[in-house]
Parts: sequence; C-alpha cells; structure tokens
Amino acid sequence: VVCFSEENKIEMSPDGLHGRVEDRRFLVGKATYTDDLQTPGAAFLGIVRSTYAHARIDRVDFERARKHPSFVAVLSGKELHDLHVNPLMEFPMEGTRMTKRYPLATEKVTFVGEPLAAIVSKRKYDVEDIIELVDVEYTPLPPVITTDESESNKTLLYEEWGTNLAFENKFTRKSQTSIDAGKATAVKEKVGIRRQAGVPIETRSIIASYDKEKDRYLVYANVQGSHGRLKNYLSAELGIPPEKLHGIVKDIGGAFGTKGAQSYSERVLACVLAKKTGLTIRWSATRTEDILDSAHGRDEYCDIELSCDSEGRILCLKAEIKGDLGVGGTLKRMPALSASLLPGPYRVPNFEIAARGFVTNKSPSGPVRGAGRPEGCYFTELAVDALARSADIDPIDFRLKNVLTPEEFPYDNGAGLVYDSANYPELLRLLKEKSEYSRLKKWKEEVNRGYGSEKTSSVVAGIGVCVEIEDTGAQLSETARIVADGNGVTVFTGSLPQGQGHETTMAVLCARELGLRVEQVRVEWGDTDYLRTSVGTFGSRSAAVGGSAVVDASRRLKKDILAKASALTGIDENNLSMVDGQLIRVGQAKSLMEFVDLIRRVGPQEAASEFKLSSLTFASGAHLCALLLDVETGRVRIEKYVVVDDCGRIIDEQIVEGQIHGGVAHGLGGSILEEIVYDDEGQPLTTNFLDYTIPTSFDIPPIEIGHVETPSTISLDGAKGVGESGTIAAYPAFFNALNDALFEAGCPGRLSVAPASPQDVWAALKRRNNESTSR
Ligand code: MCN
Repeated sequence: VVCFSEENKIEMSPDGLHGRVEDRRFLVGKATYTDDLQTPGAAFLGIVRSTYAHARIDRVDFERARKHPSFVAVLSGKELHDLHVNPLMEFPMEGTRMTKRYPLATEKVTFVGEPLAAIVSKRKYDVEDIIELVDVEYTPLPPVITTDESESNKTLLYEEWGTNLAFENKFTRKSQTSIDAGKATAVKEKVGIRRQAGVPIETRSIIASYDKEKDRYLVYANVQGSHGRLKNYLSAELGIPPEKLHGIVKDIGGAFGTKGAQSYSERVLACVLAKKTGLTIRWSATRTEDILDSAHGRDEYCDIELSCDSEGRILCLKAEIKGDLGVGGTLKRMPALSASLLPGPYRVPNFEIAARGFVTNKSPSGPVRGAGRPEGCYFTELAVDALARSADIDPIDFRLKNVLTPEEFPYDNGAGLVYDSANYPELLRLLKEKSEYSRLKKWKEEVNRGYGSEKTSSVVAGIGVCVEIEDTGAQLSETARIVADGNGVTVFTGSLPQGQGHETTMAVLCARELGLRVEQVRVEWGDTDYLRTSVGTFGSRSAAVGGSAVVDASRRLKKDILAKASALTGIDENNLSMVDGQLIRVGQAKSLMEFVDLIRRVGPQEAASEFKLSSLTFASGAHLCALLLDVETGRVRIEKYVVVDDCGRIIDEQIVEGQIHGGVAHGLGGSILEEIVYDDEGQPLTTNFLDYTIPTSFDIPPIEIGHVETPSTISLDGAKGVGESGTIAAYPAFFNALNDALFEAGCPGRLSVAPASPQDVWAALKRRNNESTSR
C-alpha cells in the first residue's frame, strides 16, 4: 500500500503500513537514472566487440570509420596499453589465478562480445554505423566451450597459467560417528544450474567528463557502490589517486549483482576518451551488450552423494562441484562459496567437498543474486529430498531430524563458515502450519488418485520443500553520516539502493533511534563526496551492516543532541528523551520542545560511523511449492508457494516481503526459463528478451509469507539480510515439487539440472511413456 500526503510525504495507510518513501518517485516517472541526465554537447561511446569466441587479432583498421561525418575519436588496445592503463580490477584471493584482462583486448579475444576497440560519435544514432566501419581481421583459435574441454587443457585460455583451472577448494570433516554401511541409505545425484544472467531492466550506463584544470574526473554510473565499486576500481584501473575521481550514482533500475563486484571496460574507456577528446562521454549498453558482457552467474554442476542411518540421520556427504567461469571475472570464486554452504542447515558429521573453477571462452562470470548460494542450497536440498524419499520419511520430518537446533549456535560448519544464530525447527514448524501441510498432502493424494487408480485426469500433483541459509553482511564494514540542521535530519548512507528501498529502511532506523517521525528523515547516497569511504550494496549486507552504521551514527548523534538539550534546559541528559519528534522529560508525555526548534537553538549537529561487524550473520528460510503437472501436455502450474523467512529483526515488513517476492520470482525464472545458451563455436544464442526469457506475472504464483525473527547478535539493529533468500530457495523448492510430481506420474529418473524447460519436462515424460510402451 503506497500512501502519500500532498507534499509527497509518506503517511500511515489504513492497514498500518506506511509505503516506501521512494515509490512515488519511481511510480510517477520522476526517478533519475544515469541515462536521464542531460549533458548538452556530449559525445557517445561505442564498443567494437569480438565476433569470435577465441581468436588472434591480426588487424584493427579504423580508416573507414574515421571518414564517417559523426566520427570524433577512436581508441585501440595498443593505444590504451601505451597510456599505461591497468588490467580490469580483480580481487586477489589466495589460491586463485589472476586473469589480468585489459579493458581492450590486444592480441587475442577470448569471448564473443569482448571489447577490442572503442569509437566516439557526435550523434548517438551513428554509433552503431561507425562500429560497423571498423574492420577487424582475426585468425580463429579452437574455442573451449565446456568444463570437460577446459579440464583437458588441450587449448589454454591463458597460456601463462599452463592450465585452465582457476582454483580448487577442498573441505573435509571426519567425526567420530562411524558410517555403518550396512544400515546406511544413500543417494547419488548429478545436479546443476545452467548459465544465467542478471538482466536488470536498466542496462549498464556511464557518463564521464574530465576537468583539465582540476585534473579530476567526474563519473556518473549505475553501480552498486560509489566508493567500493566505482571510485576505487576506476582509480586503480586508470592508475590515478582516488581523490582525482568524483563518482556519483543516481537511481538504479535493478542490478541483481551484475553492477557490483564485476569490473567493466566501458567506464575506463569513457574516462580515457573524455580526457582525450575534452568532451563529456556517454554510454548505455544495448540489451544485447548487457547480456553479452555483464557478469553471468550459476553454470555450476555437482556430483553429490548423501547417506543417512536407519533412523534417517545424515551420515555422510560427498560432493564435487565444477564451475564454468567463462573467461573469469573480477570475483570468480562462486563455486567455492557454493561449496562452503553445502552442509547447509544440517548436522553433517562427515563430508568431503571439492570445488573447482574452470575458464572457458564465454562471458565473464561473477555474482548474480545469490552468488554461489543458490547452487549450494540447490545441490544439497535436491539430495536431501532424494534421500528422504529413499528412507521413506516425509521430507519435512526428515529435515526436522537433521537441522541444527537453536542451542547448537554458534556453529562451525567445518567448510569455512560459522553460523551465528537461527531457529530452523521453528521455520519448518511454521511452514507446516502456514501451508496447512496435512491438508495439502491430502489434496495431493486426491489429485493423484484421479490420475492413478481412477484414471479420470491427466494431472498429477507434487509438493516440494527446502530449507535455505545464507551468509549476509559481506565485507563486514559500512559507513554513515547523519546531519541534523534547519532542514531536518539527513542520513548519508554508504549503502546504495538499486530497488531495495533504503530510502525507507535507513530513515526508519534513524527515526527509531532519534525518536523522530520517519518523514523527518531524508536519506542520501551515492556521491563519493558525501562520505570518506563506503562499500555499497550486495551480498544482502545493507540491513545488517549499512543499517548498523546508521544506528551507530544515530546513537552518537542522539547523545550529542541530548547533551546540548541538557545544557539548554538545565535537565540532566539522562532524564531527557525524544519521542515522535518532541523533546520530553523521561516519563512525561508533555513536549518540552519540537526537535526542529531544539536544533535551531543548539545549532546543526553531525555524527558519523564507520561500523564493522565482528563476523557474518546468517539468515535462513523454509519454502514450500505445490504444483500440478499435466502429463499429456507437460504443462506445469504452481498452485501454492509458501515462504517462512528469518532475516533477524525486521526493519520494514512491507519491504522484506517485497524482497522475498522479487527473490522468489528471480529463482523461479532460473528454475523454469532462464538460460544463456552457447553453440559449439561459443556463439551466444540468447542475447535478447525473445531468446533469454524472464518470468512475467503469469509465471509467478501468489506467495504467502510467514516470519520467524531470530535477532542477529552481531548487527546493531538485530537485522540479517533478505535480498537474496527468495532466489536461493526457489530453485530447490520448485525442483523438489517437480520431481515429486514426476515420481507420482511414474517417471523413471529425476530432473536435476535447472532450468527445467518445457522441453526437459516433456522429455522426462516421454521417457516414462517409452518405458511403459516397452513394458
Ligand atoms: N530489510 C529489512 N529488515 C531486515 C532485513 C532487510 O527491512 N531484517 C530491508 C533492508 O533494509 C533493505 C532490504 O530489506 O531495504 C534488503 O536488505 P538486505 O537483505 O540487507 O539487502 P541489500 O539491501 O544489501 O540488497 C542486496 C540484495 C542483493 S545481493 C541483490 S543481488 C538484490 C537484492 O538485494 N538485487 C536487487 N534485491 C534487489 N531488489 C531490487 N528491486 N533490485 C535488485 O537489483
């Protein structure tokens, strides 16, 4: 419910929800996205991209391009090299090989879409024509397309490595529990999620200018962190001190991870060309460019074995993950994150987990909403479901036997993570209650009787559940500065919203601490001149870390203001408080002074925080999906979707539920539709929304949500993250339901590689038909 007063202020709606502060701006088209900014006289950047997956560059000829009437400038890889521009930013991580990719390829190209030259046009609509006039000659090299080809090392992407293996990780736990093979029930699964894109509606965008007198760049870009992801990356890449760069991020139309950790060529090229031409340089990706050269996610496959004893207690987990990293990327260890999460919410006494990442001639890989956690959760939860079936135990009851209990926290999972707190049994109890599980199971039996013994229907029903956990609060630190002056209170946050509603939640946190009304607090973000440093928004970190910084700064500010108020009123500061925008004496309702009058009298006040969490904080959730599968047509329809989420103390329920809705939609899209497909030569076949299909409202069912609140003891506001939980859990919830329906339909085997396209479902059903015919 969005509710506004005449002055665009949020108001309480009849049901008590206040609506998001930012919604009006977005809904009436008043948001300012990077491409909306007016820059008269600007020129337009165009990127010449590789048409080969793997090839030597023999010649790049700009002669014909230079003759175009709109031509302004060009930049080649060689020229960029001579300007001493550094490789694209990469996180150095122990045991991980660095790719050292430059913003423009010089000697060879390694994926279709890789930038190899840049042009500048006077007119936006001539950019494509000038790109066409750049002649490039290549000598094709054999492309490396699959992880198996990569593993063979027959063709190397980076000769200096001597291998295509970018990293390898191993985790082992051997406890005292003996594995009684005689009593053990075991399953083996081959599971995977194919390559997917983040596809925010607003593509990547940049505006760069260079002030010769000040020797300083001004860069507008839609990135997930103004210091962390823009200023620091770019200054390192350009080889200039960070203070020579002023970064500004305005509204962002979605990012889903793709505007975060991964560094991109275009912003370096825009800066270099702004300096070279003296013009403001603009660039916005076309949809095809955005799909081709924004970080891709998933593309991980796992051989997993799981066993339990005769009581249904998990004994042993063995897993080997292989990740297709494409050409690598700024942060390429997603399979390692998946591996760390494989033990999930369960007590797993013995495990052997290995994760390996291989480079191939495909687009760079990096974090896409969930960032390795959807894969980890999916691998384990599919195996857990298969094991529950083998042990003939109800899937929720099986999980209840194996999940950690609240008394076991903090819990070292043995794979590099320490979980702080959670209540998994309560998640499952509430999931049963909210989904009316017993009734739902009866519904399933009835539907399946119609298909089976009664033969009156072609439809079978399936129910799937899962439990997900995820680390939230990545990179642990964040900044905030709060100013109280004649204009009210302004929070400058280091978090950076892309649709997450921080203008509301950061205002709620500050107002709550200071005893103000939410509409008395304004939230600002995204300008590198607002704060000394900041990290940004990714890894579901803003509520836990960014929120803690706001709470910390608010508490400091409140202390200072009450000290000033004490001096003004002669009342001891311990006997003063602020409630609903009024200064009061503790225990008395009567207002001593309006907050605004107080600030007017004591003068502007300011406080800041550079807050650091002591460790990650772990959010969790349990999902249930119930669906109908028409065995004659292969059509799948989700009938019921229930989420019980625990993101610690909730700041704003409406926003939390919105995040869960969006997250589930993202995960279901990845479960049924989304796939980046390459042919054998490494040509991508899904580079627009006709071929790369994302879910619409027709594909997404209504989502019922329940909450468990286990406050984080690590964050100051008690919050854990929620931005990715829906995505992480939706894959296994859907697949477990689909496999349950396929089992009910008598299909041999299971579907275990996402997405389950209509063709995949159809093929699984056909296998069943073939078997019954041959029988
Ligand atoms: N929140 C809350 N109470 C909690 C936890 C969170 O009210 N206990 C609120 C937060 O204050 C924030 C929102 O929920 O307004 C999400 O919080 P959090 O989980 O901390 O995640 P971040 O704000 O750090 O957002 C990052 C996360 C990620 S990693 C991706 S990817 C993602 C996402 O959030 N991309 C999104 N949600 C997205 N939503 C939109 N609309 N667009 C994207 O690109």
